[in-house]
Amino acid sequence: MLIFHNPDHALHCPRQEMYRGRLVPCHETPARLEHVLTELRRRPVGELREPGAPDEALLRRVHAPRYLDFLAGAWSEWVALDAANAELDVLPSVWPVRGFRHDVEPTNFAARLGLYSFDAGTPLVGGSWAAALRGAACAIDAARAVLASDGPRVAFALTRPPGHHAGPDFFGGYCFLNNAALAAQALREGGCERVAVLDVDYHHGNGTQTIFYGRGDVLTVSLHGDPRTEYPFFLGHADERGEGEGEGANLNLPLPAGTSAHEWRRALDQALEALSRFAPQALVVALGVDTFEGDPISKFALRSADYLDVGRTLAGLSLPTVFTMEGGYAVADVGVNVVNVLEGFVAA
Ligand code: SP5
Ligand code: ZN
Repeated sequence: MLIFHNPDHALHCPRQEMYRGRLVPCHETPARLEHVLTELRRRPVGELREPGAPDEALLRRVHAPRYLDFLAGAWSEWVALDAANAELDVLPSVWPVRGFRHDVEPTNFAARLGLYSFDAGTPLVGGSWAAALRGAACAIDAARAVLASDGPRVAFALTRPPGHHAGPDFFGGYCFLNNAALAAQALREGGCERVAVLDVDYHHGNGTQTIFYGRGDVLTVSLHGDPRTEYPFFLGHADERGEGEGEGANLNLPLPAGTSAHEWRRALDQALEALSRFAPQALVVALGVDTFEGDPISKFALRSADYLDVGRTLAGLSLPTVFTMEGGYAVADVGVNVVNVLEGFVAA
């Protein structure tokens, strides 16, 4: 296995997210990724590599160019408003909901920030864009590695910020660029006619679903906390099946808070049946380990040993596979849980 790790991930080190009327310390921290690296040194399941330059043209085929341009310039705009802003995280606070216009881009910075986001839990800091870009390069390089004739059949994009909540033109859920979607698009352009994205993060992969909703060439499947009670709340229901060409190419398996490893595993089997019917030529796994029983913001009950079985099961599909690093906030356990999935996969 090749592991493309993001050497710039710690440039994204936001301080505070808005939660229930208060600014609280961010859950999505650089330490999460460092724990994975530490565990990989203890259990070397693959070879670590740094990514090359990001393919910006590919980025523009997955995300709207005006969104990318906004993100690239957001920090300088913020600091240009007031030099004192350099000490503050950027957080949106106003959004164009139903009835507002999305076609006219305001000139006001706070308004544009709201136009391109969906929550106040995703702070942007001076290094966020550089970190996200290099992370996207990890995902794209991982996809290209599994397609190379002499390459491995599996690669891991070990990066933060995560990606699966980021849509064509919006950030949120700690995500800016959709790494899983970028990997899937790179696999498509590398010659795979059908690609599947399986999202096992606790939260619905709303960004990935939205990016591919009208496409029949990329199957999106997500197992997650029921959006009636769980973030991101406004997408991820079972009746969302895709539209137009994409009709039937989206599957959501929402599960109640408190779901045990056994029940979660039954849902995974359902996901795998849908995958088999679609017969993809490559697989992207959006790997969040916030399904862990000790996760501070999630409510499933997987134990560390369960992740070995997840890895073994995914290897059973015998597909070129790219993992992207998504959520998981029981920081000290993230390394063991992620590396368990990878070890289960390579040992299978
Ligand atoms: C990639 C990913 O897993 N993103 C998740 C974003 C979740 N954002 C909402 C967090 C709500 C924090 N709730 C704190 C509850 C403390 N009891
Ligand atoms: Zn998550």
